[in-house]
Amino acid sequence: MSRTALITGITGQDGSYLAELLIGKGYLVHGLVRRCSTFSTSRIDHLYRDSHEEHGRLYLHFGDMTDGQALTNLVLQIQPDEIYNLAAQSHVRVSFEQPVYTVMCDAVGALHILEAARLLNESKPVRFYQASSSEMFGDAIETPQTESTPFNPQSPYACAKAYAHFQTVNYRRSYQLFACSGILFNHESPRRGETFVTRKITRAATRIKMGLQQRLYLGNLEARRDWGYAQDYVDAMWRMLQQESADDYVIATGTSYSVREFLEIAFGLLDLRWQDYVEIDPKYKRPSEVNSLLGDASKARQALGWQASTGVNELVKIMIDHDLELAKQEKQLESSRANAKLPT
Ligand code: NAP
Ligand code: G4F
Repeated sequence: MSRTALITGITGQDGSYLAELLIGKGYLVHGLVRRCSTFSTSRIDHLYRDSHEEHGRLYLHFGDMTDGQALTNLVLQIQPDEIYNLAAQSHVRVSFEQPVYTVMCDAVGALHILEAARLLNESKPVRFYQASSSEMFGDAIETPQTESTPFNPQSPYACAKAYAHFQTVNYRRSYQLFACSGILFNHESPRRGETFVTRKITRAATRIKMGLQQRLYLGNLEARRDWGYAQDYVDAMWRMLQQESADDYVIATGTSYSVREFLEIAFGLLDLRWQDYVEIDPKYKRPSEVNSLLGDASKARQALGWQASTGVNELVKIMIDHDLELAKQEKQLESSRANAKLPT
């Protein structure tokens, strides 16, 4: 019989890749979607269309992490075998502008879904995954960071994620809930939101190449991140829930690059000099910066048989190839519009 999974945050980067992975493994996948005035399902429309017509494997439900009662009702109705809690206000700089909302969604929201899982677990075993973040290490106390590195969060987002992380551990210990926390370092893809630095760079570089944009405004170029490929990282989430016992794992590549180095690779692939186009705008700097993150995923390699398959050069190429295609389509549309203009 098919296993059933519930994914919160299914419309996001990771949610869409995870849904693909689970459907490929034969799961019935349920996803939580926020009601918006426009459709927000572009990352999963291909799955919904295909699965609805051919396999009936994907079901979407309206809901919000801030509405605990509705989440509990949904969990008890669906009776999932696995819950992946990926929903979050996931932008670190935005969390300084919306600290209370970020906490309501990322911290209290996680508690809502943990409570729902605890209730379900009283009558039917359920496994729970929490999307924890390397941001919790913040101004890191040691390098590289492992599962035992103390947290030193530097933003409302990181504080909210640390709360959710500790509650996940607490529910595992107090209620014997099979609850895992994946401490994931930055992971990117062509589906990455366009306001995160990697995608902002690959979108801008390809639009500049096609003559659609002149300049790129960025904040701190010296920050270093351990950037991996999102498709690899959702596989790690699934592996965590297939183990005999629940635990917490760092997921990372083990190499770090600066934003400046990322620029060099991305613009270099297009035979452009980034220095000719990039300007610093202080509005993209943060009140408190995380200068450097570097993960050690040895535990995941040993226990889960997981390791990153994609280095940063390959990752940037995947993103540039994808975004160049988008920029070409945009250019084509621009020319068609210009040709269709009425004479004035
Ligand atoms: P993302 O693309 O920003 O996706 C976030 C998802 O959460 C979207 O589906 C979003 O819905 C949903 N969401 C936001 N607020 C919500 C609310 N109040 N109620 C219900 N759903 C809500 O993030 P991602 O990169 O896929 O990351 C997935 C998770 O991993 C997040 O929890 C993030 O904090 C965490 N994480 C990410 C990374 C990374 O490098 N990507 C690293 C470590 C941890 P809409 O589509 O409607 O906005
Ligand atoms: O791409 P970012 O916004 O990612 P950040 O802050 O590391 O957070 C991401 O990774 C976390 C895992 O560690 C996740 F938990 C979180 O949800 C999110 O997915 O910024 C990366 C670095 C920062 O140091 C930032 O200051 O790039 C620097 N940066 C420089 N200019 C910029 C910009 N970041 C953004 N977003 N936009 C800029 O213009």
